[in-house]
Amino acid sequence: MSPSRLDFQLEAQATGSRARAATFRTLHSTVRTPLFMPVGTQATVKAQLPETLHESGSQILLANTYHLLLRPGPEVFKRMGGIHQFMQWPGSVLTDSGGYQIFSLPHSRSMTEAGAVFQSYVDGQRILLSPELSIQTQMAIGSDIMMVLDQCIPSTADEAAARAALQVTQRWAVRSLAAREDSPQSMFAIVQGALYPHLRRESAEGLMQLPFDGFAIGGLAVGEEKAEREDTCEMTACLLPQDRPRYLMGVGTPLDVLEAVHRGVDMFDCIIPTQVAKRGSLFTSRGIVQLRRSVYKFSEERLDPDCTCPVCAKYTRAYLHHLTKTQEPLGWQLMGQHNIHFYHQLMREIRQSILEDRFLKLYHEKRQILQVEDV
Ligand code: PRF
Ligand code: ZN
Repeated sequence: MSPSRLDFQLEAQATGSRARAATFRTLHSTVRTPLFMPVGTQATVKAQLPETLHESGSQILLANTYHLLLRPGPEVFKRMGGIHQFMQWPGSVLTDSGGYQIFSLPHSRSMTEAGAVFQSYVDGQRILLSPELSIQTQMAIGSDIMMVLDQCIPSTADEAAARAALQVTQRWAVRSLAAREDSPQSMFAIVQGALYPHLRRESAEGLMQLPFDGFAIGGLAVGEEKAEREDTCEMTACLLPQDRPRYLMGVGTPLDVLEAVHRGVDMFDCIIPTQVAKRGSLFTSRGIVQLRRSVYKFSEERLDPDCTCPVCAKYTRAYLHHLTKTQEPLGWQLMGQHNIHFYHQLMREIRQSILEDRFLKLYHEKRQILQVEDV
């Protein structure tokens, strides 16, 4: 295989599990896996200061090419010296290609061999997002890791549709590599193939022929059962090279992340921690706390006595309950901060257990705690 731009170093492989710990080096930082990437679609993680994210252990933020292409547009990033400078974020940035965001649009979109056509929500203009335009935009944004434009379809799609989507994704991957020219930014490919093992294999094997710096598992968490997702994740991760990062896109709850680490995945992103914080759902070491419940109105307790985040050090459940009931922005900020901290704390514990080769024990313990409720 070609040398990786990321200098991926596998540090430990768990016994009795496919979980692994690694480091790699982006243009901006050295990161430790397994890791969780908070979602900063609009070059901001909702209501979170970059320094707060950094302090809670965020290593890479995920930004979206689709949104940033429309507004503020690539020229702004070029003039402002790239996204890191623009948003004052010292860590690394991964940009998603836009394919999935367009797939998620309710109407006025279509996919052709040339790319994805959609209507701008900013000014109504029709835009063709080609693989080349996606990569050129990601180069202007200046992310550390660029994703290729892919065709994500519902995981319940029939075999012919799933095959067509993975084959277009393969051709777009070739075009994306050509569009990169001599950019030092890394690029990941995205495996598709819905829930068909032979199509996942075809997709992975095709993409692995090409000099990508890492590989993502796409097309999951889009309508399938949990067991189907886990089986597909496991079989796909097994096909991917040992010496490249593996990234499961858009997944998931803390339990989903734990399950996927066990199956050999290194990287994750998800809006859940910030999204559920907005409605007062908080992850704690004892399960989920719904802060809107009136039982917390007079609660002098800390949110989570085992959490080391600044929110848990300072504030009572009563105050957080009040902020969530009144929909105050400070509530979104504080509760988002805690939830992001919770994910990073979980990833740190997982990583430490892999390095000390006691992941399997931790996996069974954490499963018991995380399984109890749903968000
Ligand atoms: N492709 C891209 N981004 C994504 C996905 C995908 O399949 C998913 C699937 N859950 C989340 N984000 N490009
Ligand atoms: Zn906390």
